[in-house]
Amino acid sequence: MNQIRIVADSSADTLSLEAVSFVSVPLTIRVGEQEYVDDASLDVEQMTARLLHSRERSSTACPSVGEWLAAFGDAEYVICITITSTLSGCHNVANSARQTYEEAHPGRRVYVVDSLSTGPEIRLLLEKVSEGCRRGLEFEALCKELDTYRRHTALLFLLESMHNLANNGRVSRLAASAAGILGIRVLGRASDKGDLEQLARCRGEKKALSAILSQMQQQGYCGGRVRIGHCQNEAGAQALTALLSTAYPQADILAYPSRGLCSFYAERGGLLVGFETA
Ligand code: X90
Repeated sequence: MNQIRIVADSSADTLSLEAVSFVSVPLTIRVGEQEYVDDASLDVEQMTARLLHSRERSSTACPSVGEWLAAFGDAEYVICITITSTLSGCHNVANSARQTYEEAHPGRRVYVVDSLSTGPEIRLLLEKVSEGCRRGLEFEALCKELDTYRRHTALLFLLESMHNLANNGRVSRLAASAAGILGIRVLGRASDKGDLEQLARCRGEKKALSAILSQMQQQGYCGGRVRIGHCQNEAGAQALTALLSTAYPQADILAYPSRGLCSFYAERGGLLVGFETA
């Protein structure tokens, strides 16, 4: 019955999806000698706490071809969404897995999508595909719907520290330096190229949250879905939710703690906001 399977890497902060066949493929986070696998068993709070006080080297790694293949299982059709290929090897590896899979099983199809984003924006894409699945859409139609939808979603981030991003070569040290200053948060977005684009520096949470709202509006938000992933910042996520629901009382907004990969890079206090645009 489950001939269509949805697959995403763990940057999507999504461990399960209702009433569809879904598999999350974990990235790994290494802190000193310890390796954390970003799956359901990861204690994200414990990992974040350790990172906060640690001076050890830390890094991340994407899944192997074999791990992607295992996730594809024996599905006839697979829709596979990855973190931006500009910042991670995930997408390339998933593509190799697609090639191997399609060669080994003629007739089976894998559609690999480079989200050019991460976290909550991927979550929106996953929700869209799973709704299409539940409506009984066929593979081709699902891929088409996904391609249209992803032109109407965006991602903003608000970070208190960009230490791990800079240490792992995902932003320049200079770009990261502002976020190290006490009380300064960097507001940015996932660029069209799929990397980090800084938009503003904000002093204080209140100003930062209204800057998020006005950026969302500038990018075409008009009351659609919003998904907010936070790293140890329930209060910030709730405050943003309140601000948004005052402006858009009908909006479907959901806030939740990020899983391991996004927590590692967003760091404590970080907010990632995926939303629909016009
Ligand atoms: O392959 C790997 O090891 C994973 C590397 C991922 C690097 C970037 C993760 C970013 C997570 C930080 C703020 C949002 C940035 C959005 C840019 C598209 C979240």
